[in-house]
Amino acid sequence: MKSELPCIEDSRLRRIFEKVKGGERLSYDDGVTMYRSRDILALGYMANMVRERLHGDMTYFNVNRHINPTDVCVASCRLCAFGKRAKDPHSYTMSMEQVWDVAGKGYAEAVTEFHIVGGLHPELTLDWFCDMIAGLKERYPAVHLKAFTMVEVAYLAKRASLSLRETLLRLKSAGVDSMPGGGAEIFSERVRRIICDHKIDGDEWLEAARIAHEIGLKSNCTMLYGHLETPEDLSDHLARLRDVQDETQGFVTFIPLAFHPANTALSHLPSTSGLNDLKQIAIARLMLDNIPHIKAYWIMMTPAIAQIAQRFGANDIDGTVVEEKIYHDAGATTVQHLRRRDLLHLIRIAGREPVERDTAYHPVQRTESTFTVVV
Ligand code: V47
Repeated sequence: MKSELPCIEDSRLRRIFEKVKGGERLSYDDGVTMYRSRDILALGYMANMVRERLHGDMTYFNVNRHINPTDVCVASCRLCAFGKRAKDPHSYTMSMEQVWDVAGKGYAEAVTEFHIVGGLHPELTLDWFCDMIAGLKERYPAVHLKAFTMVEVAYLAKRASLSLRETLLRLKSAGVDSMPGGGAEIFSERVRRIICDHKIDGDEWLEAARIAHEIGLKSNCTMLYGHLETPEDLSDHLARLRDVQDETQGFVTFIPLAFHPANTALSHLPSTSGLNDLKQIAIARLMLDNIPHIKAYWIMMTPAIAQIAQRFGANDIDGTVVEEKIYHDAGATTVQHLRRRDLLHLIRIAGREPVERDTAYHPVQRTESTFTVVV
C-alpha cells in the first residue's frame, strides 16, 4: 500500500490520511473537515484506496427494472417533482394487473430485480400492496423484489393501524425480499422541515430500518445532498447511518443522491456539480466503514460522472433501470435505461472489471437465454 498522499493540498487531511491508512474509524469531526475541504483529489485518492482494499478492480451492476405503481402522494414535499395530488389530471395510479403487466415489458434480457417505489396514496391499502407483491412473485418467481421505502412502510402502517414490525412482516410474507434506500433525505430536522416536512423524521426512518433489518429484510440507504444542508448535516447523517449499521449490519449499499431542482418548489436552487457528486461519493466511502457498497447511480449523476466515481470510492453503478420517473420529472437529462452491454462497456472503459450481480451481490452468470446466480 502506498504510504504517501502525493496530491495533498489541504494539510487538515494529513491526520485523516493516517487514520485511513491504518483502517481507523473517522469521526464526525473528520467528516465535517472533509466536507469543508476543497481538496477533491486528496479525498478521491483516499477513498479509492479503501475501495480497492475492499473490492479490488470490480465494479458491480445489475439488470433491473424500476416500477412506480402510482405518483399520487399526500406528502407534497418541496424537494419532489414526482408526487401529485389525486385530483391532478396528470397523476396516475396503475391497477394491479397493470403493475404485473409492466413488470414483464421493455427489456429482453431477464431482469434479476424489480425496484418498486411510489407515492403515499391515500386509498391504496396494505392489503392492496400485499396482493400486488404476491402477484408479482407468482408471475416472476426468480426476480428479487426490492420494494417500499421506510417512508411508504410507515405510512401504510399508520393507515392500517398496525405497528411497523407487523406491517413489515406482512409485506415480507407477501414476497418483499429487501428494501430500497429512498426517503432518508437528510436527517437534520432543520432542513427536513423545509424540504420534506410531511415525511417521517430522521429517527423514525432509522427506527424503521432497524426493525426491517431485525426481521431479516436487508435494505439500502441514501442521503440527499445539494440543497440547504451544511457540512455538519452531511457528516451527522453518515454518522447516524453508521451507528445503526453497527447494530444491525442490515444496510447493503449506500447511494448519495444529488438534489435535482427542476419542477420542484425549490427550483431556484442551483443543480449539483460533478465535483460535488464525486466529493459525496468519496466522503461516504471514507466515513461508512461498515457499509460494504457505495453506488454511483448513473441516472442521477450521468454515466460519465458515474465512471469517474469508480476512481473516487464507488464500486457500483446501478442497473438497466428501464423506466425512471423520479429524476426525469425533476429535470434529469440522462437516458432512462441502458442495456446490459452498455453497462459492461461503460465500466470497462472506466478501467474497472464489470461484475453483474443480483441484489445480494452474488455474481450472475449468463448464457444466451438464461442466467444463474452464483451463491
Ligand atoms: O427517496 C426525490 C430522491 C429518492 C428528488 O435503493 C430526489 O438501490 C433528487 O431512493 N431530486 C428515490 N432526488 C430514489 C432512490 C434510489 C434510487 C436508486 C437506487 C436506490 C436503491 C434508491 O430520490 C427519493 C428522494 O430521496 N428524490 N425527488 C429530486 N427532485
